Amino acid sequence: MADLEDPPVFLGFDFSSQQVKVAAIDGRLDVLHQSIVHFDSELPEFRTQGGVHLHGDGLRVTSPVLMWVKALDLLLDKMKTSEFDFSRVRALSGSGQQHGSVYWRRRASETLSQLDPDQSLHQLLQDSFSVSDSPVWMDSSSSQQCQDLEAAAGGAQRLADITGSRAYERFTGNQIAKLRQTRPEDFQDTERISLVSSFAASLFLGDYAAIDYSDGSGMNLLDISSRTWSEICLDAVAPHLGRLLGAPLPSTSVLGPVSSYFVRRYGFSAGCSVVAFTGDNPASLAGMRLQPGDVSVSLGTSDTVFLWPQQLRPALEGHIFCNPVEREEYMALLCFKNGSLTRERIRNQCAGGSWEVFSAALRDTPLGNNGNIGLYFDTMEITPAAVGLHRFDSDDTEVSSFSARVEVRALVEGQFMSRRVHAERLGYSMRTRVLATGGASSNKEILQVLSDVFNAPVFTIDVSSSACLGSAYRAAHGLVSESGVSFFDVVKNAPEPQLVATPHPAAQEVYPPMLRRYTRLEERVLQQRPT
Ligand code: ADP
Ligand code: XUL
Repeated sequence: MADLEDPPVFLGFDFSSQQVKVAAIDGRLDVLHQSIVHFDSELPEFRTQGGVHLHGDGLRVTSPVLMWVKALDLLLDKMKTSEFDFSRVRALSGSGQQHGSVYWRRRASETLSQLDPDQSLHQLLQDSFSVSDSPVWMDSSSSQQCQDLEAAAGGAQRLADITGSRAYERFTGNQIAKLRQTRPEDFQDTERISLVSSFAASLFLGDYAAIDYSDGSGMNLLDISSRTWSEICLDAVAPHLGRLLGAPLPSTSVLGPVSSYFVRRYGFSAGCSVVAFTGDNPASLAGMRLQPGDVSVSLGTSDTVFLWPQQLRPALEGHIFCNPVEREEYMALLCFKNGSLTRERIRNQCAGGSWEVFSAALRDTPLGNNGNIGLYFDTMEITPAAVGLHRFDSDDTEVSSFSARVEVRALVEGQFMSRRVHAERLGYSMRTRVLATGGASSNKEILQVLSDVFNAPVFTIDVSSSACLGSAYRAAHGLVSESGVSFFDVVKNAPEPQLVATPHPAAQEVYPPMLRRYTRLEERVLQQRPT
């Protein structure tokens, strides 16, 4: 048991696409513990690939909600086995892959409030979900509902002005509209809809947790200026939707104490607070301690680019979310679906499945790839909305293949040129530094290409997941935010990001013309019919 003199500990969880992770930090923000449960390999009974099920047409993508529940059981059991002292945890928070939705069956709140500590969450919550396969961010099957929502709001730009984004298939409002139309009985049987983040918070709270403003901004339902649900959007999606969602809250809110289930089963202190969970990208922003002017590139299952914009300027490309750490501020985000999974495919095809060989190909090929450019959209991309594989030689002639090494560089350069071109459209212009995070940020050669293409130094933080770390920081901040302490005061002693790559001197000559060509070639691909 901890006594009052023991230094406090804060936990951050991340329910991401392929795994659930946790990081524990102490009051000095040093990382004390990290654990992970990987869905495909550690929970094979759910038969996921990359954490998801792909359905027939390739557009519908779901994850089993009970897999997330079971992964949490396993994660906490691993912590217990490693003798982690739960009684020292003063507050916990977390994040979830954005946009995914969880449908709680009628009377699930009763079950949640009376969890028997002798049983696992997975046993106890078997019958608590009206929809067993949650639609996730990779789903792009709600095009019709997107059109309907934009029409109801008065057009795509008008919807972006209200919610920060035009309608996107993966955004939760459109997924809810589709579910209501295609599975009316399951919808009727639902008493509450959570995001993955607020679902995870609900498990810890033993009650339905509020959706926070920041993750709530990824639904096409929140008015990001007033930070309330937009009645126009709610009405367009489903009657009485406000009741099913509950009122949204600031991302810094303390939701309440951890439920007695965790006190009795794992030895948490009854005074441990649950701070609102948020999306994985907002949590990463906190973990990277992003400042106005910085750009962060996250290389996870999806690649994302985020910025701290100086002005609120929602556009037809990219997203504006409420900022998770500063109540009055915003964050801008771009999401690219063909990130790590495409890099893995090319690694398997061109580098015998080895990151070492993949990295060697990057080292052994010149900046600019002798003019060869590739656009690799294995699945329908979000930014831009294009699909298929497109390779161009130095004369902009489309070719059917590249040698293995050229393919590897074309993929990584093409991905980063795309990240830069689209970030610039969203207002990115500073050349100060790029903060890199996500699984592939452990790869120095990939980060060297990032640095060259952005012509800026690249920094990273030494932790397995910035979303976890950001969640732990947010837990610590949540406890004091009501007394006016800023997030940056709480994290001021956190370790500084480490410099990992500086741009090659030739980069500033090589890439400006390549970026102009990339922009033209992307236009050309967009005008072609899908392959
Ligand atoms: P999530 O989006 O689920 O949080 P992560 O940020 O942990 O995922 O990223 C997982 C991805 O990291 C894997 O799909 C893998 O392709 C990539 N990855 C891991 N190690 C390397 C490496 N050495 N080089 C390139 N990519 C890597
Ligand atoms: C962001 C997005 C993904 C998910 C999964 O809009 O769809 O980044 O958050 O990481």
